[in-house]
Amino acid sequence: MSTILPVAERGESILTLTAAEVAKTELNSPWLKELAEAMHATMLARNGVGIAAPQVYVSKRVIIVASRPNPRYPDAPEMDVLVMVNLEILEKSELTVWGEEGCLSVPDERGQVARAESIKLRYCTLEGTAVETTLSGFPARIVQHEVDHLDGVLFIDRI
Ligand code: K1U
Ligand code: ZN
Repeated sequence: MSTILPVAERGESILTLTAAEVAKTELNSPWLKELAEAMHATMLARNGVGIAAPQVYVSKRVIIVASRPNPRYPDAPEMDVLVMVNLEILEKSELTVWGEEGCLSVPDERGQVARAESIKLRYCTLEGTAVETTLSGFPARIVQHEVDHLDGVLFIDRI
């Protein structure tokens, strides 16, 4: 059984920091795999579609993205869970779209946020393999929301 971690809430300083890169020596390590498992379990326990390490008090550049159809985004793709380490957004579409967001760190608040409709990104897997891909729609929105967490920004700062 995986550990479910406490989630930091708005007002806590961990959510305002710029998270550090994961070191090369930490890739493919038991520590990083345990962190990702615990983040995944915590996200599922909170019914989320994404989570960033700073939300569980670890200021490192690790996120999980797990798009699935939901009442606000019924057409969202059901994706395999993606764990992204040291991700970089390489390009953002000029086209932005408004959409509703929530946040595990801002309970009971929702708001409309404008985000790039599609993004090109590069990240490392837990094992350290570099991946370049393009995402659009709801998965692209989740990634942008999670990257904001790595840079100390909450969706309510964008409203
Ligand atoms: O990072 C987080 O706080 C998780 C957050 C991810 C997210 C949701 C919606 C848009 C962008 C990023 C959540 O999972 S909030 C809960 C949720 O499942 C949800 C909320 C609003 C719309 C759709 C889903
Ligand atoms: Zn959030």
